[in-house]
Amino acid sequence: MTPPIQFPSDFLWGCATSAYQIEGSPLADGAGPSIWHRFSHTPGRVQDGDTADVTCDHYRRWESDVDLIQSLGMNSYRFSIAWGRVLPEGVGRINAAGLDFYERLVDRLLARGIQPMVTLFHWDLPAALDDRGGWLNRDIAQWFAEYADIVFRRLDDRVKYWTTLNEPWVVVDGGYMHGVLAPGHRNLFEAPRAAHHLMLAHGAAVQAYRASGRNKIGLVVNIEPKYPASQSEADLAATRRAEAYMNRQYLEPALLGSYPKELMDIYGEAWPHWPDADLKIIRQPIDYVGVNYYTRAVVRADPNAWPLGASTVKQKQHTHMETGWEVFPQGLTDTLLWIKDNYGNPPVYITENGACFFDPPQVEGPLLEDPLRIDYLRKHITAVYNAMQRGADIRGYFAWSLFDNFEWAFGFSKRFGLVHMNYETLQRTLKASAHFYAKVIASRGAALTE
Ligand code: PNW
Repeated sequence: MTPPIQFPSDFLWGCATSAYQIEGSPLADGAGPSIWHRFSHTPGRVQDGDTADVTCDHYRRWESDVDLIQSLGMNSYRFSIAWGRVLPEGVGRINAAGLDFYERLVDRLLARGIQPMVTLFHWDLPAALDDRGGWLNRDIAQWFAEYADIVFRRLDDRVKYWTTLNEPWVVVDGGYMHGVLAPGHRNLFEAPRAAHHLMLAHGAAVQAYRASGRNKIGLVVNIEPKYPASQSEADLAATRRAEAYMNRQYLEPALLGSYPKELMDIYGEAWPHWPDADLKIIRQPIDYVGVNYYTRAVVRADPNAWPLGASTVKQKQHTHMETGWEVFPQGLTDTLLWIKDNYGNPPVYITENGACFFDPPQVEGPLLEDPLRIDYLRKHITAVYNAMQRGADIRGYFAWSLFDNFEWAFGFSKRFGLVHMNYETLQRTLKASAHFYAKVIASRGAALTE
């Protein structure tokens, strides 16, 4: 008989959100607009014309939302700060009301026994900085470090876990390569520059943190493990390119101080030669790696797929989410062991993991029964445990997401929440998965096998 699952008593159990996706009131109390505010207000960019002007109204309901998190037994909560609430123009003038909001939030979380994990950048770049080139302007490393330093000095006496960037790959691939996310550019020459400047900003913020901070700071990356569709030379090479592009382009400079050589094959003449001095700035010792995991990809060579020459082969035998993402829990174990074996077994937090499904229709009322989400959580949290049993240093798990919320270019059409959001009444209602996750937390994982 296998012994019952039992996670360590100091394991962090929480859920994750981001500012633009849940707060609403994006211009309240002196905040400057973000590129996501602009993007969502540009016709044709977001599905159904949705914007996050109201979304979950968390900016006004934060107190009861913290109580809700506590009621689920979570001991941590991952959220992001909207840069433009703190600095309306992105640099220079501080907007006191913006910082005050996050200070009140942190204080209430701590009063409820919930550790905040604070992300400094979850995609909502101040529009004023985009007007100066945004991530294409090398000065942004300094702008970001200055913003980060202001927040550190105000909150590091209370916040133990900091994150510089959330998923630089998504920012670049969606925002500068394919144009589906803000700021909506589609340009092979811009993408590597934006990527490099994101990493310089990460390094500069970590440097600033070492001067004033006392706790822990890390980087959050999305990892989607790549498996070859066949053993043909073409498919194996395509798989290596896909893995370098999505999984190693950001981890390797941050942790090893170099870029994967495959990037030169992908970008060709669009790949600049970056000076070694830059890679020294990027490779700052960090205290943990945050991993966002949703799915895997089975990869085949595809000359028509720009710019990678690789595409994903759908695995029809498996369940898929509404986003088309395959449900593949083993990929999470594989990802965590891959990090352990290739990057020196750093402390890791699963900073996002979750699913959106069409939950079974009910005659009336919100969709509260979500067995597919429960199944997803059960199998993925077990996958985390399996990696820990094999030596991976995993310190915590954050479900994406607390609420159904503004799912970027999908608008409100995709629901990832443990808690159902009624966008008319703004009523929050626990789904069955929220009750399930609370039981997993209370039993330190034992409820996974019930
Ligand atoms: C993450 N991909 O985005 C984000 O951090 C969240 O804000 C978002 O709501 C969540 O996942 C669900 O989509 C991702 O294509 C977007 O691999 C795309 C990918 C990965 C993560």
